[in-house]
Amino acid sequence: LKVRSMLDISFPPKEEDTSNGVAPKLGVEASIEHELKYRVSANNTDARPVKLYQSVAWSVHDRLVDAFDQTQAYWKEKDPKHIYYLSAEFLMGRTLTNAVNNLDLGGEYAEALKKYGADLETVATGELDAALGNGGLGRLAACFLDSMASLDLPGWGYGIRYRYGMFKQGVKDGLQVELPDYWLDNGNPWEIRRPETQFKVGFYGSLEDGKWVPGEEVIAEAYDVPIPGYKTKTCGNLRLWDALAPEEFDLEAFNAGDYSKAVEQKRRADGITAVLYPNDATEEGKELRLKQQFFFVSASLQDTIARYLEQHKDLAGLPDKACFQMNDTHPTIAVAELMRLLIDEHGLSYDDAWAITTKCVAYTNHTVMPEALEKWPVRVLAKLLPRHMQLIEQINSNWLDSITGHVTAKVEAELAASDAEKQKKADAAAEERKAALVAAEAKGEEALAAAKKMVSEEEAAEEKPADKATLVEEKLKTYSIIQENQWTKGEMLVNMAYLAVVGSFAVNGVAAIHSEIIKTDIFPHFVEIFPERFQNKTNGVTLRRWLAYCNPELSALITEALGTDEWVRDATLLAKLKPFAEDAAFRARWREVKQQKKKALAERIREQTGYQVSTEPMYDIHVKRIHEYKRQYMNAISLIHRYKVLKEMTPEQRAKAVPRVVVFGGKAASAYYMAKKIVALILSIGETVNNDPEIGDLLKVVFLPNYNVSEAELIIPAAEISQHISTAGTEASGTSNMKFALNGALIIGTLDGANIEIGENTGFENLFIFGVKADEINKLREDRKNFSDYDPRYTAALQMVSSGVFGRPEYFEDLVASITDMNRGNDWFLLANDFASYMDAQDAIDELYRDQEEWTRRSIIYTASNGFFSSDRTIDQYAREIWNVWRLEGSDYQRH
Ligand code: F58
Repeated sequence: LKVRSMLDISFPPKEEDTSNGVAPKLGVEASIEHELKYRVSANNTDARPVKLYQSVAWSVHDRLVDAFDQTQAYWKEKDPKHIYYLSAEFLMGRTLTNAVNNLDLGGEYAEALKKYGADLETVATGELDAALGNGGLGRLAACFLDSMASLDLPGWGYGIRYRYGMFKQGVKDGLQVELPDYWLDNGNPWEIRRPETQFKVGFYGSLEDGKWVPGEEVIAEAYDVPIPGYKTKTCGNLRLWDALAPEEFDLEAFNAGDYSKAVEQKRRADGITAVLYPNDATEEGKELRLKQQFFFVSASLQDTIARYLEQHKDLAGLPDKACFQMNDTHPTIAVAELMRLLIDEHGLSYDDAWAITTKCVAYTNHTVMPEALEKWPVRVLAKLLPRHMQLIEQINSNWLDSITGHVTAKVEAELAASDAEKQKKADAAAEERKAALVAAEAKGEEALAAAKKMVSEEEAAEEKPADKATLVEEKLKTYSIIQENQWTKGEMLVNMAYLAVVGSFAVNGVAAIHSEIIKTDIFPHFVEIFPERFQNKTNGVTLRRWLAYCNPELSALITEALGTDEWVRDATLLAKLKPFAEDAAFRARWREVKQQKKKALAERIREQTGYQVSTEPMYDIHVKRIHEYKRQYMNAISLIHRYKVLKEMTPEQRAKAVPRVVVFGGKAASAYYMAKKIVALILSIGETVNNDPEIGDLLKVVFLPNYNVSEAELIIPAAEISQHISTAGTEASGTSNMKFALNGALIIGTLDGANIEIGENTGFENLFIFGVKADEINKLREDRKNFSDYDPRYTAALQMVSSGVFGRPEYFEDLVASITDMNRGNDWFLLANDFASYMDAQDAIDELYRDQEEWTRRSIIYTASNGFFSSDRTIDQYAREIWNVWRLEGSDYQRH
């Protein structure tokens, strides 16, 4: 299926001109000037700032390409095992600052830019975020790429080049509005189009003599995004696929006057890579989403196999050269597609193909929420990918055959146990009956006849021994990859997580507690069969982007204290900061930096919302995707209470209150009804509170629109406290908690996800932990109380919403009902349960904030304690414990 004919270029191009007309060794200053003049033609235009960004970016691009080419050639020569990170999302954010600094060219670019009266920081804001991801999962993939390159690991990311990434969030009339994300509008200097690397991907069609004849074909074309490691010679790759029509323009149809048919193929291909799905709340666009998944997975596997075969003959050796890590279930169709390619395209037997596949593929789970665990209707799969559906059926039937012995033994053991129990009961009943007959006999004929009748009825009603075969069949269904939809009877679904577990050699969760929960609650029966498959890999974040570059002021202070900037590469060195927590002068400087970052955030808040916020109050931040389980709603209710208390205070009491600026940020999936109402409620509370002259600086509630990677880089360094308050057992890990901790923000949170490990590292006494534990949740859900039994502060706050204190009471009616009405949601995420202890934790925060020395001491302890959460550590663990890929230090080339 390989299509490389178009330009007839051999792969990789022998002497590719990567310089785009600029001699690669042109100095930084000269190259910026050259780009400005010739590439972006900025001479006669007043759009100078964006053009300056573009020229700087192109100048950096050329240097990146140098590093990229050399690394890739070197890897090809040495032929090490590669890791291929398959992910439907890569939330990269901006590239310029990261690339310049990882290439160790920060000083040179800063110097060169002086000529234009500009600094790198400002120029960098000319770049639009690459927002090809929804949230934590996509950003994790981006952090992993940085760490793989920084650790010199031969690794590529594989994904989709969406033309529109995550929607841009606006606010209109107090509501979230979704606007398209035109991220490619100013061009994208960070990608290299590869028209010479194309593969065909088929859909639909039928099986003819066992062979798949697709009904539709598109062409996947590669774009490479170089990923520079931090001050290493390594430059990895993120290969993103675009979809093209095989025949973009049908001249015949056009000439016949059928204009829409003329571009029909192009329209269909365009649809595949048009937009990133933000929806985890509805089933919309199911088929298109599956199409996207198959599209990028198929192209990536074909590409990998083609490159493997350039250097090797026998595909049996593939597991020694390639490992595919599936980022959640989105790429799980890889299991079936790899099988298909090996069997149908390369002539292997089913068994050989299965042996290879299950040595190449590994799976990371990121969620325990049932609605987010992908299940595709058999009907949809069979229509879109008939051959894959057939293979999945075969995989499933082999899998069930392989465990029938195990399941039968289990049923027999259960039967034996219950038989013994039943026998005991039956013996006792028989004794009783015997006694009844003896007693009746003594009473005469009539009594005896009645007793005999009763006995025979009882015997007839006695439980029959269960049919073993039926029991085995029933139990096997719980292991089956193909299952009946529990809501829509008769509809069969493919459970993609089960397919992933069966097809992978390793399965991991993303924080210690989460990896336990997937073993006990999601895949317990798979753990019985292959316990060794299940692992934990606690998430991490790159300290380059999330500390060194987003907080250069704090980084400079850390470097000065430690006497080295090696901590950027080796995060364990941060621990050496601990003694500085005891140094009052150091604490004062630490506070100064925080103050500076708060000022920058206050400025952003003014720009974006018009609210003027002081930099004196505590900055309390709650940023993440908006979701009921993340409980921004509970925070909102607590703020209503805070507002009420402040209103009721005397001026003397108010003078003693601890002022706060509370900043929310996050997008609600466009079809997620309740999440959008939560955004509206926060906006409404802000509107009322922020304009109340009695309140002034004591409380400001801000919803900062369009939370994304770049906003996070501004917000996180300014935080003093950050909120991670999901219902215990629902947040797989969380990664912003790590970023906040590393930037010295204290945490208020539940015993959930990575909060627990952050607590272990930082000392739980330094966190504000509240709420019930994960293992109490099920019981509490059963015992949910009535609204009238709730904490009075909570009920009063909700009554304020219902009575219209914040406007639009009818609009908020069902949001309130979702946590108060037994029949309408009934507080599934247990806000009422945790509210009182949440308020206690909030009080403790206020109290501690009065003691700025102790607060700062803790802030330093946070940064010093959390080097563990560097994604370098995470990736090192994946490399050793799952991938079996090893560091390959660069060739001898000199970058500069
Ligand atoms: C997140 N998942 C988890 N999913 O919620 C978070 O706890 C974890 O830290 C993070 O992964 C990284 O492991 C997540 O971000 C999504 O964004 C979905 C992707 C598919 C569409 C719906 C959203």
